[in-house]
Amino acid sequence: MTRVAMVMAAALLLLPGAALAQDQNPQNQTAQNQTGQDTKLRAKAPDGARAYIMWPNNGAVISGGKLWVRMGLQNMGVAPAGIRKDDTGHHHLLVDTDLATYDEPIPNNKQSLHFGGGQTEVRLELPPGKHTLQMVLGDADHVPFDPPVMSQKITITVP
Ligand SMILES: [Cu+2]
Repeated sequence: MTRVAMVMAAALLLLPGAALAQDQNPQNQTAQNQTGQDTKLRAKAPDGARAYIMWPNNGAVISGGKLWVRMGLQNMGVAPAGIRKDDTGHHHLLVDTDLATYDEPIPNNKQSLHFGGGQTEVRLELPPGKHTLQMVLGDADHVPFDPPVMSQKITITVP
């Protein structure tokens, strides 16, 4: 990745996603609240929508544990978080974890990464051991689609 691209990605990360969300179609506002309850119906994924990890390959051995993960998407588009446009979403990467539910926003923590700026690649540093990676596309509110647009879960090893 070039330095320019990295700077752009960093700038996108600073987008006020929450503020954007509030300016868009109010009918899409969810009933999310502080208790985590969410009554939103999940957005429909178009036919043929597919998320896939372009790199690394399943079973890859990553010396040193530093890698770029490259995320691919077919038959849908990538849009920053908070942007409401049909058949678009943003990537999430689950590292050594699974989603507990598809009916709520994807958690935001060290194992559940959001790419709300529309990024399609990420640099990871993983400790020695076996690790799983799985991508999940989320809508403007970080909720998975129906059916979920998610990659195969791959396993990689850091010696
Ligand atoms: Cu998200």
